[in-house]
Amino acid sequence: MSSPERWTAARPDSPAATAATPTAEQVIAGLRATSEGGADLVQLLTPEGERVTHPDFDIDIEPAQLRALYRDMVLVRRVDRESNALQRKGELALWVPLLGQEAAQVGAGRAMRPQDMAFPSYREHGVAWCRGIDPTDLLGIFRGTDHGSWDPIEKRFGLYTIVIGNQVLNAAGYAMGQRFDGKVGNSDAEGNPAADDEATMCFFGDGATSQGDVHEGFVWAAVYDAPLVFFCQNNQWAISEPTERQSRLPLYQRARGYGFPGVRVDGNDVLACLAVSRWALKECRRGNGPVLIEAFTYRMDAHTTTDDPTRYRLSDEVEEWKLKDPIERVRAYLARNGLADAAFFEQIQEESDQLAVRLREFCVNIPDPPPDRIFANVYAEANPVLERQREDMLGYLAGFGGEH
Ligand SMILES: Cc1ncc(C[n+]2csc(CCOP(=O)(O)OP(=O)(O)O)c2C)c(N)n1
Ligand SMILES: [Mg+2]
Repeated sequence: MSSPERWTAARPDSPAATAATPTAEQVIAGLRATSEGGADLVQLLTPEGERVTHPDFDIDIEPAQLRALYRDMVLVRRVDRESNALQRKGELALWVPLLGQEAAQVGAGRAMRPQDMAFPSYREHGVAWCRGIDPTDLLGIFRGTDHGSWDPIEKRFGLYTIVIGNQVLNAAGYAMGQRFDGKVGNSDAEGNPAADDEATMCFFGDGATSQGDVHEGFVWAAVYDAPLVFFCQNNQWAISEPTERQSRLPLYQRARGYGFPGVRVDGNDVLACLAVSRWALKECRRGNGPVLIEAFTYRMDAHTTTDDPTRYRLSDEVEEWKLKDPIERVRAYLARNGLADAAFFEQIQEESDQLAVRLREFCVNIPDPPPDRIFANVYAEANPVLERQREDMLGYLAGFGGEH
């Protein structure tokens, strides 16, 4: 099926597929009124922890899997809160919180297969967790001792990218390569992708969608049917800029203009994020080309530890989103349905405390890197110009008799 047909095939009854173009005033009014996410929002677990069904994106999930997702989210939140506190104590130069985005990241991260590739921005600590990156490996970047502590190829998880939207181009190129290398479209007669078929997932924010790089990535991926899931975490703010200053229409609807499907999912619902991400990755592995997922969410903490959100957002808004907490709804569902007992919750709490201790101890004991560390890993191969600069710098520092 060609890409434009596929857009409507995903949601034939989608109001967005048939509606007349609204006026700018209607769109802005709609955006402001969609704190619930709008009619197209895919949700499987309500904020109250009630399981609801969805005609296109429902999944079966074993209680053990749900408990594992809960554990992931609690531990990821603990890494985030602990690292934030370490920055406040002066042990990290900066921290980039994810508070409230655990479900979006764990749902997407757990949908990936080991051979899939992921390209993060700078906030994907939850996806890193799912890719098997030890949380201590996140700390060097924020303590200023390292540029990235993991091997992107081994972990199938790119290095953090601060330049907004840049990773979308990297991901588009990578996914095009997967397609050219024949890593997609090897499905059996029932349309199930081969066990070693691959896809790529790229993570970025709502603000990033205003960047030229993101537009270009959408175009390249679309025309080459690249196996790329664009995963946009829409926390409704790009630092102090609200989404209505970024777009005249809900972000997932932008996909239509590029000729691939766009789905808006409740980003605070780990089940829905898992289900929609699995579907999107399968589409990619089948060779059907890219998908845009807009995970509609809210970050309950600041943009970074250098930011003061009380200068631009209302505390009412934060209070409203606390009621939609991604972890609490899973806890309520598990407890209410007898799928987890008190001992389970205590055990996760205990594990979380141990992780916090390990993180703190690791952080304060990171050795200072040697001064010439800055020259390492700049190029894949030795570079004579850089080598001369390194020697000059070491020679200069030697003039201080080791006191630098
Ligand atoms: C090319 C570029 N322009 C500007 C910045 C400064 N900047 C850092 S984060 C940010 C906002 C990004 O917002 P969004 O994409 O919504 O991601 P969020 O931080 O909300 O997850 C900006 C403008 C940057 N890092 N790179
Ligand atoms: Mg944002």
